Amino acid sequence: MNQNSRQDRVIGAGDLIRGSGPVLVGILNVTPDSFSDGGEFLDSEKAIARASAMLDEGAHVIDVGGESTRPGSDPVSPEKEIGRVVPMIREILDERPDAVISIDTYRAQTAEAAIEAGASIVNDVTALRGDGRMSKLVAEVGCPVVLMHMKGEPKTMQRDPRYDDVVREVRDFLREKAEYAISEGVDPKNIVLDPGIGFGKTVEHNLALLRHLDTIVDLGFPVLVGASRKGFVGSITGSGDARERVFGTVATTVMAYERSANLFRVHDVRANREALAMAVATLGAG
Ligand code: HH2
Repeated sequence: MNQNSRQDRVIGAGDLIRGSGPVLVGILNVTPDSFSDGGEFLDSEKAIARASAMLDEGAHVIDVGGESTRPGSDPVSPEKEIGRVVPMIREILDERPDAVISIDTYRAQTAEAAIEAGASIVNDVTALRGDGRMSKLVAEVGCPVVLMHMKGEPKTMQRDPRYDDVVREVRDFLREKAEYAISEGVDPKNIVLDPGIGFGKTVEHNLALLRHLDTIVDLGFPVLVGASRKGFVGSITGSGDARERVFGTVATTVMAYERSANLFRVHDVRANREALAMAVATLGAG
């Protein structure tokens, strides 16, 4: 059974995202179709073992998702999504009661069920646009929320995405969504911003966002980067297989840390943790 109360969990998660050191968010996709690990962790034993291994390797948070957002993917029903993530969250917390769980969903119904099961961070790839009830839920629970930029929707977002100035447009979008969240009662201290690497962006757009990440950091909120194993890494390193993109991913993590991002959503926890340890030792933790 979960030993910690919801309030303790939410406070702990808030302290974590606002801390000075880098936060590693390990990815657990309970889906048949995620781009790099689809189908691997539908089986609950394998998923729990994966979550435990990521925690042992140094993950501070496990981000559980029940619907793929890879380019071209289709949405699933809320019932199906809840059926995938809630038992998983319960089982992870049975095994590792102190684990911090984030729920990767844009549906308030799923987020609520996940929070009930012990999740304490909401990771919303639509930045509160996907479900009109999400902002109030997050405000009421008082938990951290990740607001991510996406142009279009997963089904079609990679069909010729265009911007006049990608960095400015993503920054303006994130500023506006943060202001909206605050107007809905979300504590500014609970907001995390994410440029949404790979969500309606070409390789050049992703690189420009990484290069100029400081523009987003300057908005004054913690910044999360999710570049792990993504296609733009493969197109530069020549790794067609997503699992082979770990070295390129680690480079993005170090560069993002240098530009003051402090949350890193990754598949390969140990590699990213060790790279971050070197970056922290060299550059300092603050
Ligand atoms: N990327 C993915 C999913 N959720 N959340 C945030 N905040 N930032 C991201 O960059 C992000 C995210 C896509 O990656 P993954 O979960 O590995 O694949 P899939 O969407 O196919 O399940």
